[in-house]
Amino acid sequence: MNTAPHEQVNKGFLNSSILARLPSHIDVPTYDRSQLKAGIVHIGVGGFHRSHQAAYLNELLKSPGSEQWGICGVGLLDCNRDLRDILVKQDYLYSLVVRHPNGTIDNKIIGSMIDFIFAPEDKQKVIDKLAHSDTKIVSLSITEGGYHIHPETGEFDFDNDDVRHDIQNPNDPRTAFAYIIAALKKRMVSGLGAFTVQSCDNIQHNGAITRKMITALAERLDPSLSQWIEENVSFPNAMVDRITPVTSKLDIAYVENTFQVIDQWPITCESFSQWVIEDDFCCGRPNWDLVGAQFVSDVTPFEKMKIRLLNAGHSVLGLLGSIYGYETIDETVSDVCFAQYLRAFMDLEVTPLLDDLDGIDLDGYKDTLIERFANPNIKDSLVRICSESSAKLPKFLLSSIFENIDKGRDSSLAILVIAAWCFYSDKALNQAQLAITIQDEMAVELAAYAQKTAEDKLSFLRNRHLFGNLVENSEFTLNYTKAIDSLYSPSSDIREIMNRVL
Ligand code: CS2
Repeated sequence: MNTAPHEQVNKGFLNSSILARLPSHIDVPTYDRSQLKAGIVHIGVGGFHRSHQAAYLNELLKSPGSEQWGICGVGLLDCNRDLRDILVKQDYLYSLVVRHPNGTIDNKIIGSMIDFIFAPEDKQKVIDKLAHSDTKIVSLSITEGGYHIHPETGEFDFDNDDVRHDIQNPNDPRTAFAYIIAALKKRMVSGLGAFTVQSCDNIQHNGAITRKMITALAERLDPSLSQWIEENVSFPNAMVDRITPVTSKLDIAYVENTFQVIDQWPITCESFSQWVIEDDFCCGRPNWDLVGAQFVSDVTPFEKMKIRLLNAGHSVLGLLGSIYGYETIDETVSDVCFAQYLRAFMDLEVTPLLDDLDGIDLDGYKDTLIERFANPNIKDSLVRICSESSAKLPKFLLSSIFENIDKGRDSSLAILVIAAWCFYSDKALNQAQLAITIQDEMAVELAAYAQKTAEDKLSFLRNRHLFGNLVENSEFTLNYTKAIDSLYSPSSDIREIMNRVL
């Protein structure tokens, strides 16, 4: 969410002094927040961080012994100013409304965040905080786009204005990685030692990728620092999961009525939560396993399962559902045609690519996914799901298509989704001719490629940055052209088209 959803005030605001007066059914922090130290600095305090990592810590802090694991949030983007203002006013407290599929609701106040720095106003403060001896972990939820991964090569993508700026001005950083590098340099020089960099983003091998990107940028800035990072910083891989829709006015009103307090930016999320982490922390870590997280030696199979089934499944429903005219995931998956399509995609085009998942019941996992998507109390908008598809689809969906091509397997169900993405980028209209809101950094470029489809059916695929050499694969283009023909035919009906591919 980019702007504060709620401005007006006529009741007490949430803050520390009001906690004792909240209704007794609200779960409030029982620990002494004044005793917490910020052992974790988290960059990217979106809804997901607040429903996931911060919520795990909130539970852990309820038992003594973890006081060094408070969180200091960092916002890098100009649009984080509102968030900073709200959090400061609320003493960094916020409400978390956990909605179960059966209608049960857990109402909580989360107290694990104890500070927040709005980076554009005080860059040095961020560097100093990261370089402070209390900081043991720097965690990230900066979305797929924040990693600067070149989609074709998988290497660090230096072709970006902010990255160019950071290389010229390492003490005036803009990107998360440049902040981290500046702070690690300070720690190396002062002899303090490294911190762990913990990615909480939906990227397969998120720790290894973070290491690769940070050391590549550091190498350009200072090769000896890059070497020190390689040797001293740990980058645990992790799989993170909790569906967290964008906060709506209804969510704010719910909190106001139920908590009897005004929270200007509460978070609502599903009841399911999963966090599987490789136990590789160079500077200590909280005992997250005491509150439901799982430490494993290799997270690879879990990550792949989640990204290729859940995240890709979201995109399948999101793009096809948007064209039909649906607005939320639960609404889309309640339509049996969409549910069947999703299940077929998961069973036929993803499951055969998944490694042996020791002890995991994959069928059960897929059943649970469909139940989670269908949770009628989570109104997860297709606009959110389809936002930044250009950063998501290469990791979520194209990765499976490429793997299926290599293995000589069919990808017809996924190919329709790519064609639907072209149609969606081209027209930005649903079947009822109503406008679809598209939020994507590459929206203009995507539209430019898609809008040439009438003259050149493969035009969308010619964006090699996204699709690599897919346009040269004749089997792929044959299916893709069929899908484009059906989508662009007058009076086309997305459900009929999906049924034909099924
Ligand atoms: C979603 C994710 O943005 C997306 O495309 O698939 O945000 C998803 O809700 C989370 O990864 C759930 O853990």
